[in-house]
Amino acid sequence: MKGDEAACVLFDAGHRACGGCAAAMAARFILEAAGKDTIIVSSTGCMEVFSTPYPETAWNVPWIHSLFENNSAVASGIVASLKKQGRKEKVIALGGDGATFDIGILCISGAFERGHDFTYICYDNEAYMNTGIQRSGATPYDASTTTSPAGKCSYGNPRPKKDLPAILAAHGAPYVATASIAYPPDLKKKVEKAVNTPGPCYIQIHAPCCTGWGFESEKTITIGKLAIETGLWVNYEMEEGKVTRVKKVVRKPVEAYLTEQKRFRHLFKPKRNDAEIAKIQAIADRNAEKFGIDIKLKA
Ligand SMILES: Cc1ncc(C[n+]2csc(CCOP(=O)(O)OP(=O)(O)O)c2C)c(N)n1
Ligand SMILES: [Mg+2]
Repeated sequence: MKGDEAACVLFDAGHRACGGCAAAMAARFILEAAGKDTIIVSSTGCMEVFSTPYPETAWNVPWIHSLFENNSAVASGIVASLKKQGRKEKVIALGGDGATFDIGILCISGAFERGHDFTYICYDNEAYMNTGIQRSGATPYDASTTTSPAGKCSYGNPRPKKDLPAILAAHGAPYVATASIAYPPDLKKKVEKAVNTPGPCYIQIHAPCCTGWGFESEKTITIGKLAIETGLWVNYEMEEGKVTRVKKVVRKPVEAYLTEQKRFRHLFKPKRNDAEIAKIQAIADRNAEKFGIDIKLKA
């Protein structure tokens, strides 16, 4: 650990993320909340690549690179070893959405089933960004990616976003939450809660990607807020499988979010596609109903 401990930034400057990278913000917020006695297990992806170009690192805590597939198995082993030694460090397994929703899900499921005391955090930028914006199980409906390109015969990704928080809650996880880099105090509170809750906990962080989604890098926070204000992303907490807290909003139409990003440009140009926009609005409406997010304004 470098320098004076009290002044030490646990996720340091000088890494190689794009300007406005939400994943880099997430890393800083996660460690501010979890503290210095944390061990990070990180699967391959942008986060690993931009923060640890050998022989440098932005991490001022122990950090281990795993494969995509075995991130949670590596974390499980560390947790078991710490327990045997009577040590109290927190273990956080960190992965992108490709690592989490698709390639690593087998080991995540196993670790949650075994009930290890660790926190799995997914920074969700809704595609495989590091390898060139390929679609993942977290890519939203109609988003154009390099493997779900919009064109004459396609409106982009034809499948809905997988509901991973529900899948992990169904494993008996005591604490599951969604968060956004646009609301740092809320994100940090959730990380603090997760690392201090015994058992396997899961947090999914909405992490807008200027490069992959197509927006100017100074707009990361604006895009994050718009996702929540339109109901296309819901910030909530689940304790013992039940939704216990939800962020309510005065909802805006989904266009407010979609028109800010090039990945949805084909829904508006060369001409507006009302039928597809209505399907995305229906996704937001279903979220609003399911989680009760609407603030009703007095007439
Ligand atoms: C088993 C395996 N398959 C594919 C790759 C190539 N690969 C490296 S990074 C990456 C993208 C990861 O996507 P995600 O987990 O969403 O993280 P992001 O890059 O978006 O931050 C891929 C496919 C790999 N390293 N290992
Ligand atoms: Mg990703």
